[in-house]
Amino acid sequence: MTDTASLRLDEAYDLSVAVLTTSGFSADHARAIAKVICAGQRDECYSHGLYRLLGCVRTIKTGKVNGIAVPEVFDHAPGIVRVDAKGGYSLLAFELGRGMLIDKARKSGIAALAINHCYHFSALWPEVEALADDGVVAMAMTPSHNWVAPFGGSKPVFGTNPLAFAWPRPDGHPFVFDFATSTVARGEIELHRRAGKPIPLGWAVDADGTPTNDTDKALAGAMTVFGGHKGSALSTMIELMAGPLIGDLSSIESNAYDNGAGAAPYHGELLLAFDPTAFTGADARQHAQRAELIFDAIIDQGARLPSQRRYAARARSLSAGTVQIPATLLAEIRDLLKP
Ligand code: NDP
Ligand code: PYC
Repeated sequence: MTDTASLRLDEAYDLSVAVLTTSGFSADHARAIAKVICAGQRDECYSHGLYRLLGCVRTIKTGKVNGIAVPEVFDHAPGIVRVDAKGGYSLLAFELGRGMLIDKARKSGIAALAINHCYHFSALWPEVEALADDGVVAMAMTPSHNWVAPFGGSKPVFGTNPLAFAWPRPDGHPFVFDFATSTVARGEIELHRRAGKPIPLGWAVDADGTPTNDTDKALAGAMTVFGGHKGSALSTMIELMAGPLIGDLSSIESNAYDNGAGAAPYHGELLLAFDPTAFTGADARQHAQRAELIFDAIIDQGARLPSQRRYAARARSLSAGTVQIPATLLAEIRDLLKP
């Protein structure tokens, strides 16, 4: 059993900023990254919480990511915002492009934000949730490194390619889902490896294509797609839409660009925003109420909505004012502050 430490929310944030700035990230990048990984820890999304500090520091040490990049925002077309992340992490680029995306969605009904030339490690729900808080329906997708085999194959082609969606609700948190199109996120396998636990059969195959529960063999082999041929097709769509469509790298190309350095994936991200009032005008409220009937029909039979667990975890963390973290991970993170 791993010992768990408790950190106050502000301590977790301050520690994250300190680790990131010590390792060479600008204050703006450190703040943008710390905000999202602390939100992950708060919402008990551990594969993309404070654990990711290790990867951020490892990535900057490879000399690949630009820790002080200043992203540039372009008004590319009536419905398209482009942000050139200039080799920095994606999160500051998202922050800087978000306002123009919302303005364009309000003007045109639909708008896209293409983030180019970014390193990427983060969960997508903080972004689509933030957009839904501004009143738009939102989607986000991104490739990663090619770690995942297509359905029917055993050689890695796709990234773990997350797809996220958010729908604003009249009362309370938006409806949000956010999942890898692999059976699980790679971070989940990494956390099993850290904990010395085998993974369930079905998550990955070894280098010979045989299903494995060994984390090292899984990470060296290929992960599986979720949902058979359907997940495989969705993952392909993400490669295309957040790759060639926006003029950026596929997961195969991202891994080739890494060239064994072990840095975070380097590619693009596509976000879409839809303004409900542009579709249905004054009736948008009434249609939003009809959407609630769908959510009720799910919950009323004892099923749960995606993000229901996450929002409950958030409420617990906020009420306690703390996040939980394995003591060994906390020690490793604190070690990153040592010269
Ligand atoms: P999961 O398989 O745990 O799926 C997560 C989603 O499914 C959440 O919205 C979750 O809601 C919902 N969910 C889980 N169980 C249920 C259930 N029983 N009923 C209804 N909904 C459910 O996560 P993954 O391992 O696929 O992905 C985890 C994270 O990894 C994501 O945030 C993703 O963005 C991130 N990621 C990032 C990548 C990148 O390149 N940047 C690559 C791959 C993944 P809840 O949270 O409430 O449980
Ligand atoms: O957990 O699959 C993952 C992942 C890839 C990039 C960032 N997270």
